[in-house]
Amino acid sequence: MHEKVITAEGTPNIALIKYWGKRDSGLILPMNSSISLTLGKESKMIAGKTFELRTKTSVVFSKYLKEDAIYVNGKRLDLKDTDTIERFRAIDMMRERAGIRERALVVSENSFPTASGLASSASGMAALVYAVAYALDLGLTRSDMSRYARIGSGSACRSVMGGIVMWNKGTREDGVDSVAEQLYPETYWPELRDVVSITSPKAKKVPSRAGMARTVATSSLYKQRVKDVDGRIDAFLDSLRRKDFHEFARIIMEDSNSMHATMLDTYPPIMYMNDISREVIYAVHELNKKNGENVCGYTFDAGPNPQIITLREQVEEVAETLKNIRGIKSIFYTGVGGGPRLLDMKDSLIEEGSLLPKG
Ligand code: 2P0
Repeated sequence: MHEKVITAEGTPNIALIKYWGKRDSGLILPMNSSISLTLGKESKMIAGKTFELRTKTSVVFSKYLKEDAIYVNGKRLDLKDTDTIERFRAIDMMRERAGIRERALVVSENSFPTASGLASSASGMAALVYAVAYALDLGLTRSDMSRYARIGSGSACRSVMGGIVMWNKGTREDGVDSVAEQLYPETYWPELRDVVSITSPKAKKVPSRAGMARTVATSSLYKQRVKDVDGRIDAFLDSLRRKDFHEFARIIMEDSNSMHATMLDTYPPIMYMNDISREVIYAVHELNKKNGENVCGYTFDAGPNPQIITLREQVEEVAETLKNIRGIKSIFYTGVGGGPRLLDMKDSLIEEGSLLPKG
């Protein structure tokens, strides 16, 4: 009955008010609420070609499958690995909700390289949860989906919706109220752009999950950050309501700086930025000063690659500034995305009638 193959795609998101630290690591419940921009699929290299920024995932549940099989970028994952088991718990939870025992075949591909500096975990988990929800006919709301995506990776819960999304930290111990909510659809501020610079394709030394746990355990500055975030969110929501880009940019820069300060205050310290990241920070402040107002704002995730949020008419000026910084390997930009969506049968990554990945 559940033998239909469903294919969905999702895109990454960039946190503007950051999530860093859990109050419950089993249920993935955050210490503070966070806000992000779901990124658009259509991306463009500066002075180069366009490309797609998305994860595509096909899913089928079948009584003919003996065990679950998950393929990511052509490689079959080891489902005995504890980290992988934890990341894909959402499939079991959704299967339980559907009241079935059929095993799943999941085939997933990222259209963007890992070295793009953008995490594929959010787009991957969002596409997966979306596809599974439809494959099992669960009739889930986006809010329900965000709860399942959260179990795979905290930041992923924000990618199940488009536009500007808030992950409410929630207060309940069972995490039921720790869900994402769309603040504004992708049509609200369509001029927003995210200009991403690649400064280093190297994998980070400290994974986010381990890094944030160490920050919560050792940084005293972190306690202050958690206290500050609520007020910052209020000011940020106000800047969004008024589409006041100057304030909007100031707040995202402050929040990124605050998160990276707590990383440095962690013991042993965590340092994701490199010299080029710092050059970009100086250059952005210089550019804003020259313009007499904030025309762009940087934000850094758990890595050295700057993402500069700006408006369409400023992309060129931002790119010109970045081109003068030595060591930046490539620059591309994208806009605001609409969140996950279903794709046609012809886009399926599963061979029709075979229960095997295509190709
Ligand atoms: C964010 N990051 O809000 C922040 C900003 C990195 C810096 O969420 O342990 O992969 O799976 O919940 O979501 C990265 O951490 O961690 C992250 P888990 P996740 O986007």
